Amino acid sequence: MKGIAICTAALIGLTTLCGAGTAQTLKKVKDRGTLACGVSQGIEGFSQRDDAGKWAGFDVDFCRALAAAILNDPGKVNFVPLSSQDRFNVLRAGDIDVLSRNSTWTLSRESSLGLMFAAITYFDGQSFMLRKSANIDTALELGGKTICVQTGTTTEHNLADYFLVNGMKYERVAFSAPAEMLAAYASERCAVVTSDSSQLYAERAKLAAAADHVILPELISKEPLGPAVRQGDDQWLLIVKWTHFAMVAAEELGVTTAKIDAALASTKPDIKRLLGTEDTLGEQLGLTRDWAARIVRHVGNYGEVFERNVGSRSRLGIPRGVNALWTHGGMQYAPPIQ
Ligand SMILES: N[C@@H](CCC(=O)N[C@@H](CS)C(=O)NCC(=O)O)C(=O)O
Repeated sequence: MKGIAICTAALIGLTTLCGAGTAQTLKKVKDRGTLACGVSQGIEGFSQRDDAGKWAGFDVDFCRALAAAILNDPGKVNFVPLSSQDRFNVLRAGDIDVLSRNSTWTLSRESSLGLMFAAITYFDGQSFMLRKSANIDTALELGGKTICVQTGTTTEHNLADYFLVNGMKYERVAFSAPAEMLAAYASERCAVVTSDSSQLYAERAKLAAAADHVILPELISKEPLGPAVRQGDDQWLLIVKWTHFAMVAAEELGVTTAKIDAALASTKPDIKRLLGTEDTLGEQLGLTRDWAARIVRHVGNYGEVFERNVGSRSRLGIPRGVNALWTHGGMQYAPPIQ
């Protein structure tokens, strides 16, 4: 009934968006003054606490970008570390506003879990890591190996499918925490560890002799990673979705943190629309005109966030690859901000 009331309000000219449910996540976040953001328990480059307890990483920066857009303060985030198994239940229960945690967009996570993925912030794929001394350079030679994997993930299913399809056997050792999984690999309880390729880079960096371990080049699955929200709050979904697109658009337009003040004086129509010096696009989302300027000022554009956390300016050194802008041969592409 309340869902119908929201639609009616839209019909009689109010700006309320028509959503199937009643949740008003934006209002809750504004009233609370902080964003509750689900992140992983600790993956270097994606979401990790430093020695002072401060969260940093690619997924963390997405939460900060949302807080910058909504609250004009990237620090107003309550980070909630979640295991692979718990993440979706915690989101469904309403204990977090958004899940920004290397989660793969799949059909069943939307259909049966009642969630919506807002965007693909990182195009990934599943791979394998093992010791160089094993002299294996293709996944097709992994038959008979013991393989460590994390439970509650797409990784488990892809692993089973890959070995079935290729007529190979393997022994599975499953964990619910990444630290335990890595410790098992380090102590040679398993010869191979499998995960999203990005996470293997992060795990390898933690090993004592990182150079002794190789990540096989094959990607055995598609892992489109991105932020997820509950169904039934279209306004919130749009805010999360367009926060990502604003960051990509800023990179497309050459708008960076360092150049944000110059960009605010730009006469270029695309830049004026993005930064709100012309048009009221931010207000249409329930935010302020300068929502995207706040994101870039406080957090950066997509390329800045990528390079700083996981790319060339980070310890992981992951190449942009398919996560480059579409104008540079990649797949990151923002629909028009107009
Ligand atoms: N993208 C896959 C895998 C995600 C996943 O949870 N991977 C583990 C493997 S390293 C992980 O991130 N663990 C970190 C944690 O539990 O905090 C999915 O959505 O199911």
